[in-house]
Parts: sequence; C-alpha cells; structure tokens
Amino acid sequence: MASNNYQPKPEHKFTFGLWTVGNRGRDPFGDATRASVSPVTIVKRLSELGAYGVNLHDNDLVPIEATAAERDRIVREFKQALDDHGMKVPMATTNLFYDPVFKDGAFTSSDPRVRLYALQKTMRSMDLGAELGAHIYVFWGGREGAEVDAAKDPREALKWNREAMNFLCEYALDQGYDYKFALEAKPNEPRGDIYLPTTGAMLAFIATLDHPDMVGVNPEVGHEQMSGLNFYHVVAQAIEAGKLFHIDLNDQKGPRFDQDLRFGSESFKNLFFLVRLLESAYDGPRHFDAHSYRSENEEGVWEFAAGCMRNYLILKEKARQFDEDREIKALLDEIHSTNGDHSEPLGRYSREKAQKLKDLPLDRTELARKPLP
Ligand code: GLT
Ligand code: MN
Ligand code: MN
Repeated sequence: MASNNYQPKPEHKFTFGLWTVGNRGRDPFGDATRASVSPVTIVKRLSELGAYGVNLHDNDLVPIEATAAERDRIVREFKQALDDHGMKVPMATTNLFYDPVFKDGAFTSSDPRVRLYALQKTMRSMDLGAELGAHIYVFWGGREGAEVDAAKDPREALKWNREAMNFLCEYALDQGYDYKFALEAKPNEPRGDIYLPTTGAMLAFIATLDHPDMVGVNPEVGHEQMSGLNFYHVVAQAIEAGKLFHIDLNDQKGPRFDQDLRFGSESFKNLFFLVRLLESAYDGPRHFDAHSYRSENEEGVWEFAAGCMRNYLILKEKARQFDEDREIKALLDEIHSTNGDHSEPLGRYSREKAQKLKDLPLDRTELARKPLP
C-alpha cells in the first residue's frame, strides 16, 4: 500500500552531525549567517523531528581550550539531554583539520610532534566517544594531503597514516572499546589533493593494516561525485566487501567543490538505487552530512533536516513500489532468464573444467542476437 506518511521514526536510524545542523553558514568567502545552536538544543530539536541520534567531533561538543572540569560539566549536561530525549551517539570522530596545528596534515604532517599530537587528540576523543556510547569511529583526513608535491613523498605519508591506524586499533582493543573504524575519502578540499582520495583507495589501504577486520569505510555521496563516480556502485562494492560501516548522505551538483546539499535534492535516480540497496543490505545509521543553505535562518535548519529524512523515506517507498511492480518483475525475469542452460555458478577452477569450457559450442553471433528488454 502506498504511504503518504513520510514521518521519520527512531527505527529508521536517521542521524545528523552536531557540525551539520550546528553549521552557521560560513564559507570561504563569507561569515556566519545565523547564530550557533547549542548541542543540547540540537539533541532536543532532532528528537522532536524523529531522528535516532547525533554524531560529533570532539570539539563540536568540548571546545579545544576547555579545562578538564569544563569538559566534565559539558559532557554531563549533554548525556543528560541524550537521556531526556532518548537520543543516541552511534558515531564519533576527531577534528583533525580546524586548528592551525594541522595546516600540513595530522597523521601525515611532516613534523613528527604534530603526528604525535594528532594521535593524542584522537585517543582522547575516542575516550569521549566511548563514554557517549559510540561504536563507530570515523576518520576523515581532510588535511592529509598536499598542494606542493615537492615537499612530501606520498609513500611516506601512507606509511605514517598506516602507523597511526595500527596504533589506534591497538588502543581501542587495549581499552576494551567496541569500536569499528570507518574511513571517509574525499579527493580534494581543503587540500589541493587529499591522499586516499576515493572509497576504492581506502578499501585497498585497509587490506594493508594490522587489524583489517576492525576497519571499513564511510563513503559520502558528494565526495565520490566530486571524483565523477557512481555512488551506488561505490557503496555496492563496499557492501560486497563487508566494509560498509557507516554512510554520509547528502547531495552534490557534479564534480566541483564539496556542496553537502540536501539529501535527494539532485541525484534522484542514483540515490533511488542507493536507498533500495541500503534497505536490503545495510543495517547501520543513515547519517546526513548535509548542511542547510546559508540563506536559511535557524528555523530553516530544522526544515532542512526534516527534508533530508523525508526524501530518504520517499525513495524508500519508491524502492518498495519498484520491487513489487509486476511489470518490472517480469522484465527482470526476462533479462536474467537463460532457459536454465549453463546457469550454475562457475565454481573453482579445474583442468577438466577449463578443457570442457574451451570445447563448449558458444555461438557469439547467436548470443548477440538475444534482445534485452
Ligand atoms: C567535515 C567533512 C565531512 C566529514 C566530517 C567528519 S567533518 O565536515 O566535510 O565530510 O564527514 O570528520
Ligand atoms: Mn562526511
Ligand atoms: Mn562533504
């Protein structure tokens, strides 16, 4: 039955970053266009909209210069708000890009002391995330890159990055934290080029780590589209590899700067297939890393957040209709039909099988004649 009720509910597992709904509309060319919203208010407003939880960087909640006592008070009040509104923090991450100390990277800075500071900051932030109940830890290395390739050998940078990931996996295990790490790729911005620019590159990197099972990916719609890729295919590969640990949903107008647009505002067809895939093969949070437009005032931020969830639910409903449509089913059956001939899986190689296959009468002209609907 078609549903006109696209009301989000916690069971849909929709989440937002404190940095997304808290975004004040700043961009490289212009200052903030609205006031900041406190994390406690964000928790309250998002729960009223039907969200499941909020995600955060360490410094979205605790200012970088806060004393230990201030930190404890902020965290206590925030936990109270989570309890009061039945909201979760499924994912946490570290801000390794805002402070000037990270101007040449965090885990890949040329300065070993900066690399150590990045590790120290991440361990403390992992403690915070664990305290808030997070089980997914995201790494977005926005500053891990270069403008000037003469200054740093990318092979060195990769080694430093790997050392950091291995160390932090051990730290999580040692502390008994139940974290899965999710690596988020982006091809550029804020760096001229960011190392490990795509989710595919991340998957190859993960295979070289000491604890590959603990580490997966956090693909973002806009970031892969910046590289001109088909996001649906990117996510399908991550799922097939058992590596989709988190996902950042938004939208983007083609390969240009990172736009973080409202989910489902541009790429209808690609996101339709994405939602259809997620609904059948992904159980984790649906995180919106989308920023309301700087022309919005504070009320507009909540309308924007509601719009992201609504668009997801509309696409989910369309996916259901697609899967139940008898005409579509018949077409798919026709495409996949082989009259039963040779439809068994290829299976493992054997010399006999290879010989049999070489002798098989396959008429390419006749095969090419089969029309596809
Ligand atoms: C930053 C970035 C996002 C990342 C966040 C996690 S921070 O806003 O643009 O894509 O997901 O660090
Ligand atoms: Mn993101
Ligand atoms: Mn983005």
